[in-house]
Amino acid sequence: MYTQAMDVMAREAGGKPQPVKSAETLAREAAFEARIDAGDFIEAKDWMPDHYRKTLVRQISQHAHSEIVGMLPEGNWITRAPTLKRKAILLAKVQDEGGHGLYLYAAAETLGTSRDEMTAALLSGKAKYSSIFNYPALTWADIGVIGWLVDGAAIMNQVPLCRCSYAPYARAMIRVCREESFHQRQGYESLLTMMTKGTAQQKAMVQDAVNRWWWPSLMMFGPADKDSPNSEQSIRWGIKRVTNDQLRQKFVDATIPQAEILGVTVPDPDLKWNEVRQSYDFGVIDWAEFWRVVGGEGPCNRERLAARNKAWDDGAWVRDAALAHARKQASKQDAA
Ligand code: BYC
Repeated sequence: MYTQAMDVMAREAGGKPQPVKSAETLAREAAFEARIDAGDFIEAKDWMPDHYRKTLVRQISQHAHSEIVGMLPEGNWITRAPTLKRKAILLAKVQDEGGHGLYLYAAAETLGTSRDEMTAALLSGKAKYSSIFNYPALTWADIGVIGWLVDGAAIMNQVPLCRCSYAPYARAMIRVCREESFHQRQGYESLLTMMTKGTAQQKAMVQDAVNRWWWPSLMMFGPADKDSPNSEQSIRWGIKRVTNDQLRQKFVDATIPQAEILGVTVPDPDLKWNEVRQSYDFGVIDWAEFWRVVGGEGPCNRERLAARNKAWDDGAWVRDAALAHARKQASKQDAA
């Protein structure tokens, strides 16, 4: 007998029919799908299909890695911030990104994957992190543009994740989004200052940074829906609430009016307002570049991985000391 559940399994396994599942597993799967359809949130202790668990570990750990690697391009400018105020803001922002990484690793750990396993996957180059962090931050204007465009794109993508069907991820995202919102505003405010009070040279620096970060920011949303292998299932399970292309369009529509206020242009000759759709049409993304960067061949991929590996090696004594302290405390408690 060929059941509907077997169809699902066959799709998951690339078309090959799989062995029949037990009646108990089928009942659990049906109950799980019914909870998802009813808009229920799934907690760590609840039963879930393996593929749901794996998809979440993949997405949440990639997200955590992105936050941690994302500290590098901006961290590089902390010592060179132009004023004490800008330095304090940047320091707080980079610290926030570290915090986001920690909430997200903790959320992924609730699914049964250890932090050590996730870290090992990042350090070996096996795990993905956002393509955007493989581009260099060349000038101070890049710091403003990262806040405005990169954090802006991140918020667009992450606000719907506050309603992700997996509750521990959704809860982490609520806090992350509050902080990202401050990050976006500080970036925009810093650019506005340069564009309204800056010299011609500073204004040109902002425009140059926008020219370099615009297309990579649009790539952050992932491949076009038609080329996104994970989207359909993730949307069906309420892991992703909005598709890659829909989010990208929302980002362009929200950002172009902000660019006009700033007095900068985006490097897209095909950008134009579409009266019928009440939305912007924009040019074709260079997907070959996107896949090159995702595949490890971006301008800074090697540098980023080397920096994370060095940080891990340099931090070995801290981890050893913390472990020795914890062991000592535990043996004291045992003796008492
Ligand atoms: N970069 O089927 P798809 C931040 C991969 S951090 C690299 O559409 P999915 C911030 C994708 O993983 C920003 N890889 O996948 C931090 C998949 O490969 P695998 C990070 C990408 O998961 C510091 C393949 O391409 N935000 O905000 O349904 C400072 C096919 O894609 C990218 C998050 O991680 C990419 N851009 O959708 C400032 C948000 N795009 O895994 C800011 C959470 C796709 O099958 N993540 N790939 O080997 C998501 O929302 C989704 O995972 C994505 C991709 C929309 C990114």
